[in-house]
Amino acid sequence: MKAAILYETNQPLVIEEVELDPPKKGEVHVKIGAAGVCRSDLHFMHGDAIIQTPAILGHEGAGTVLDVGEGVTSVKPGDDVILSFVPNCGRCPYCLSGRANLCDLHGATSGTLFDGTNRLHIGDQYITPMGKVGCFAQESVVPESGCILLPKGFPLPQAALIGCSVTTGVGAAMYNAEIKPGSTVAVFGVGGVGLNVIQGARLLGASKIIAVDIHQSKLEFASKFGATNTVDASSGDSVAKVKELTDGLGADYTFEVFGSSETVLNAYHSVKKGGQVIIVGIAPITATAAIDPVSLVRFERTVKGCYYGSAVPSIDMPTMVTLYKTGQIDIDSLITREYSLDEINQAYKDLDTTEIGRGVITKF
Ligand code: COD
Ligand code: ZN
Repeated sequence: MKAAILYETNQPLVIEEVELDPPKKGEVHVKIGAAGVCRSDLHFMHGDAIIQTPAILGHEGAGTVLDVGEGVTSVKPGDDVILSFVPNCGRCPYCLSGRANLCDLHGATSGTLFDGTNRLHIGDQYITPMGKVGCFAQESVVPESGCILLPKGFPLPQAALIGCSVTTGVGAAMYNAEIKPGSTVAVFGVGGVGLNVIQGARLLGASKIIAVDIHQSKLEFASKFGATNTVDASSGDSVAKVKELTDGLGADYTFEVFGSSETVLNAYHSVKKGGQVIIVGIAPITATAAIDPVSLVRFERTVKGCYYGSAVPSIDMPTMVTLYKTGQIDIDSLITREYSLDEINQAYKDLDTTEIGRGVITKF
């Protein structure tokens, strides 16, 4: 089958034929139907995050089950599924305490499937599937817990977005921050994920939702998803502007949804006393952010990390499906560009320039 392979950082992905072995016990063979163009993949391409190469990136996907390995009971050939890039073991202390997004076995076996081996290779060169998913490919073999069953007829591009940006963003508002109705929110970085934080905040009844970004086009787009105010961070002091819009207090909740020291600090300094700072973006591996401990204590601020929307994929992704079907979240308007797998390098160039919304690969 055909896949886009990362051999070296800062080099284009290479489209190539790859051998895919059949699913083993507890695994599922999926034909990829849609794969989102997310910034997290770009972090690996740029070397800001580390993955063993060669690798197949792509972690925001959906597809159709072709075949199942021994013991698989939750899906069968022909079923459509969302792919979770944190399949979970169901047995570690995190899974057992309802924090499947932090599954220990998933972390311990990063770079391979749960049994420590890979199904992807070219000859005897094994290839790493990002997040046990690797959906920049025609097919993938994934753990059963990485497959979330979809209702019949659910559109796969929308399903793919539930696999990352929707759940990461809406989940950050809903499951991590648990935003209270009437509160004020500022979102730093309103790309694919940040727009979903905005949708989540709107759904939970936030009274003011301030979108902060360096691109005017992205700010305008954010208004369609519920942003009530916008702050252009490309000029002037975005912290001062957020404070101005919140009666000088700062917002009740601030979200960092880009991944840099600067945006982490801006989010921190824009939160009011007693407020919460939720960090969604993963900054480059060498980054640090100097938070002064005095303001942390005296202003009783809370700084929280949020991975994968703090969601339990098997429970919370079906919730996102329902929120979409009932018109409470808009995924259709998020999808602004469609690409074929062959156009993947262009897709990432577009993400890195000022294109709004989300690109999705729909032709493999
Ligand atoms: N101030 C404000 N906004 C900024 C600034 C700045 N200084 N610099 C850039 N931005 C804006 C960009 O203009 C852009 O609009 C936005 O930040 C980022 O959006 P995208 O569309 O490029 O990126 P996303 O939304 O696809 O991904 C953002 C993440 C933060 C989720 C991603 O990069 C990341 O760090 N992921 C790891 C965290 C995680 O949970 N990953 C799970 C898989 S995504
Ligand atoms: Zn993602």
